[in-house]
Amino acid sequence: MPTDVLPRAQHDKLANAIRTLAMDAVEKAKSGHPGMPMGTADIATVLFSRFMKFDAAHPTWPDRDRFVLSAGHGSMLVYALLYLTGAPEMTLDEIKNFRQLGSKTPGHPENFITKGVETTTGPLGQGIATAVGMALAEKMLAAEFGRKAVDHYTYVIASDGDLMEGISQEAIAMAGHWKLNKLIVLFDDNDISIDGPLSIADSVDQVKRFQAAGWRAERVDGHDPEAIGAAIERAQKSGKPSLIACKTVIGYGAPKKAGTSKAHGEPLGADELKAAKEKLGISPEPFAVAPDVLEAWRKIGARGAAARKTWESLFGTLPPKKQAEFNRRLTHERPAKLAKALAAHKKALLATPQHIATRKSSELAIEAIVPAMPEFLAGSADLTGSNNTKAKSAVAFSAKNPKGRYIHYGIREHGMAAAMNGIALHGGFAPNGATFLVFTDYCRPAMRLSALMGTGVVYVMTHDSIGLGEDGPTHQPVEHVAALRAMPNMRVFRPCDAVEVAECWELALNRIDGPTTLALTRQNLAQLRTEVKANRSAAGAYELFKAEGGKAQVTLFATGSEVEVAVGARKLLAEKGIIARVVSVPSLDLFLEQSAEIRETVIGDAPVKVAIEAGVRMGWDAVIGHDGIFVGMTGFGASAPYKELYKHFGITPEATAEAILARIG
Ligand SMILES: Cc1ncc(C[n+]2csc(CCOP(=O)(O)OP(=O)(O)O)c2C)c(N)n1
Repeated sequence: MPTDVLPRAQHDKLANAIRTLAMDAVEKAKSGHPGMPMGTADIATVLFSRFMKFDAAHPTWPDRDRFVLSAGHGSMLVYALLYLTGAPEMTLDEIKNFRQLGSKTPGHPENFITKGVETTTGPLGQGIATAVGMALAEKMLAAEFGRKAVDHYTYVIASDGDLMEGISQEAIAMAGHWKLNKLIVLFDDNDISIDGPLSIADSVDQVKRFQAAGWRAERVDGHDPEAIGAAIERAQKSGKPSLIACKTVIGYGAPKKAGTSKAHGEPLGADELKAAKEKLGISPEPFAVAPDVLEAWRKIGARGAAARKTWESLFGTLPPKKQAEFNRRLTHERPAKLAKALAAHKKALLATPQHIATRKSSELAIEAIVPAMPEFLAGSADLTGSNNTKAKSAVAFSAKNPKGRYIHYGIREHGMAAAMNGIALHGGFAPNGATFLVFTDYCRPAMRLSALMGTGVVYVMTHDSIGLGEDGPTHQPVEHVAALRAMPNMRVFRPCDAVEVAECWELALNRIDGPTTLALTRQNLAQLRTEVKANRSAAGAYELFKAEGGKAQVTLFATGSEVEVAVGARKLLAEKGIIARVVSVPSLDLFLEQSAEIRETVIGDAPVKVAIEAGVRMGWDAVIGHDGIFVGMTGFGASAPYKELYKHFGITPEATAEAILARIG
């Protein structure tokens, strides 16, 4: 519940403490962005002193309000708030170490470095889009566990840059459609970006834009605490998400630079800093926060302890089983039933082998997973029927049905990916979302943040090569698997049959500290695996067919749909008296992470090494060497039935065998 309005003089003192820390830290670091925190200090002071439900000493308490600084360049705002409110790890020394190696105060807020930072921001637009996922998770979790367990707001401070980025449109459209009424965005409406006044590049009426997307939106003076507070109160009561466009002055208080792009991204400089402090009536001493001001801020930081305790006792009235389930879900612990369900599914596959596309095998795996894993939250960016991500029992989420566990993200791949980050960060759900593999390009900035932050998001990417056929080169990924493998901490799986698909899903769902991409086919594939004793995909690669009748002269490495090609080539070679083994490589990146011993055993010492993948060669030399034979793509695909394309591009058992025979001579 909102607390009383602070007397204006007191408010100013608290806000100026933020300004002083921001100015001084940027000055000392000789880099950073002072203007944004100086301009939004009044908004942040109202939000934190009157509205935010948080307990500085317990930054991960489940029912805290979430605060997302979407304009991540203004990171000193968060660090100042954490220090002032008494977050245990945010000492004044950390503030003084702003942007230095090993500090808790990196250039942009990193949730994996600084406790109390909810999500990594910096790439503009990501924060607001991630916050949509957090607010979505709040709504869904509240619908499932009740308001005694989940009842909090998600607050965002977003800048002009955030709202100009395309992803913000996808995000606000979803939030409006889903009526995420506990999402409140405070827009730092300062009309300034790096190149100068906004008028040189933008003339959007943001209030009208948000209203058109189903939001409640209004304008206030961003330096009037009472007006800001009244607007937040109205927003809290709204049945829609809210935008509060707060008209502010960037670099507020700096006599010459305020209101100009000069305040955006560089230290104020000694003279301007001194003059700003004089103007604001604050001590010239660097990093000085008067004891009474610090005490007032610390009280704000401690006040939420009461709300936390109230929550704890309310939560304690829930049945113990429900409490345990809630805690399990929030800590991303997987249910014991999951492993059993997948083991049974794999056994069933052996009993009834499937000659189907891996996207369809994935659907079968999902059917097995869903009853065992209530937090499994699938979705698609308008390709449900093609991605095969919807279990028969899954009901669509909507504003009216927040218990639905399937998300129709609309044709918003980027917004989907960012929302999944927010869902994962919020906790309570294991999100997976789908589109065509080629459109990972549309998701990539958010996928990169999944990888950087280590969110356990699963990207279900179907139509994974020229094997999709007639849709042609715009839809045929060629470089995407390699590009995703290049992303640190992104796990990429390209399974070859229904058994590998089940194994890869299992590995993906148990990977709670990083994202996974599943690359799946449109075309049918034979089931090659004949045993399911161990999860063989877990090492990234394994020998699927061994050398028969002597020592291997050739090793054929392949992924996904091309494992069949390798198996066909092995047969043709055998007819010519050449002994070949086949190694299936469901994950090249995971394989390359294995010990040298494992890698050497799997790679083997056959003199001819061949990799077959309907994509570019990049990455494969680590396995086959520079002199290895690569059977794949060297340019874009084409539009034709897929079997013709495979022939046209020479990705067939015959072409592979021919290349090998030419090499062996
Ligand atoms: C996706 C992305 N593009 C570009 C940048 C570089 N950048 C940082 S801040 C900024 C714009 C600053 O304008 P605004 O968002 O209004 O922030 P303010 O100047 O008010 O602090 C840009 C282009 C970025 N961080 N992210």
